[in-house]
Amino acid sequence: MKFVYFYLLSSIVPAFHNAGAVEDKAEETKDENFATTCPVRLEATGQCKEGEECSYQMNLPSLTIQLPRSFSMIEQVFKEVQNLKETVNNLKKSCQECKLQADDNQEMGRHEPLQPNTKAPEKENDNRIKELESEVNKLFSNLKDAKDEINSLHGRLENLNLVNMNNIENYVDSKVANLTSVVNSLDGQCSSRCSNQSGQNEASANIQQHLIYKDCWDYYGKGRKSNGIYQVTPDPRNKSFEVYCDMQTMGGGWTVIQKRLDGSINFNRTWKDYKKGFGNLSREFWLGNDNIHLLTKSKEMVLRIDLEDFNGVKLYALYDQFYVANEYLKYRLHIGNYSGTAGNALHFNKHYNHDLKFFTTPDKDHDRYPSGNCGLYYSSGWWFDACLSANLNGKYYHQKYKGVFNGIYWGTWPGMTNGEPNGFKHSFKRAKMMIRPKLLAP
Ligand SMILES: [Ca+2]
Repeated sequence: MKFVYFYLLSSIVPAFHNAGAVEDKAEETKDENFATTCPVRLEATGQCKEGEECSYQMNLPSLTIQLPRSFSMIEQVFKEVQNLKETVNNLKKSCQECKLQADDNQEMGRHEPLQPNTKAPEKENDNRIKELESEVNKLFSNLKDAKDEINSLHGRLENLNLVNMNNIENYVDSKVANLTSVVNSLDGQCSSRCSNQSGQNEASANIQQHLIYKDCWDYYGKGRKSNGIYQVTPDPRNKSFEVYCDMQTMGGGWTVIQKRLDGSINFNRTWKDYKKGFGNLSREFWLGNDNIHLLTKSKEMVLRIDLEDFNGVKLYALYDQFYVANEYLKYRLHIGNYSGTAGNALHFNKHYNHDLKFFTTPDKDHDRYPSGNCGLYYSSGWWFDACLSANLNGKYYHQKYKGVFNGIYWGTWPGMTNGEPNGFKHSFKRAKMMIRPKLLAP
């Protein structure tokens, strides 16, 4: 009986066996007394071979067991244990949440700026510095790319500068010169063909050819060797006009296009006057830009300039080409190479060059001086640059003069540019411009 009792107890509450150990001792004495009055039988059931474990059955009488008081504690202990378990679980859970929250705070700290009173981890600072360094490197790279791009553009700009206005101007000039040559050539061919197609016979055509004097050189070729006024027809499709021929100077046959000798004619004139011409062919005159164009377009001409000052000094300049474009091209000047004694004032230097300049009069500004009209300032019509190193149409002064350089001017004349003592400026007694076919030039 004692065995069974303890067996049951130990099976039911093995974990709390020690907890009620003191009270168990006291209860054992009472159980021994109870066992004597309430026997328990244990006997085998069925057949059982020797050496084998046999089945037994135990018959218990109706029995009331008084459990020790300590058993009343078991439920409470269970509850306490359960409570403890819950508490432990809560603490464990709380600890995990705390850890997660700490991790979250750590994670967020990486992306938030440092607060003044927050002691940010050193690692965060390092990360931020690295990010800033990366940004700076990126900006530096962009800056370098932009610098390279600017250098590239600068190089292209320099190349573009090479294609400046001067180059364009020279290109157009060469094209215009070529076109002029072709047009003049065709013009000459058409003139002779038109004569043949007019129904006249060859003999009458020869007579007509014979009667046409294109310039003073034609007269000179026919034995007319006296200075004077002759009628010329440089272009059969245009009207004839009178010119003064110099049949003596340098072989003769010169068609004079301009002359100054006494100041009797005012050269401060309009565009229209310079176009048609003015003055007196026997004295002073301008032959007229239209006429000069006709004389120079059909043949290659050379230009001779004769100058004489009041000291009796006579010098000359010769240009191996001379052509004046039509009015549409503003009577643009084309001159060739210089030779002579007076100096190359028409092409003085890079900044003072009358070659390829348009004609300007006080009422029509085609010069290269942006702030005003050179023709108005120097009182004449001329192929002004900005403004002049030569001007043979300036005011005629009978003696040296002061003030603006608006007299007849030739910049390469001895002492011309610097002027004379006391601010006086050199003046010319005579000036003459005349032309003759180039192939016949000496
Ligand atoms: Ca101007």
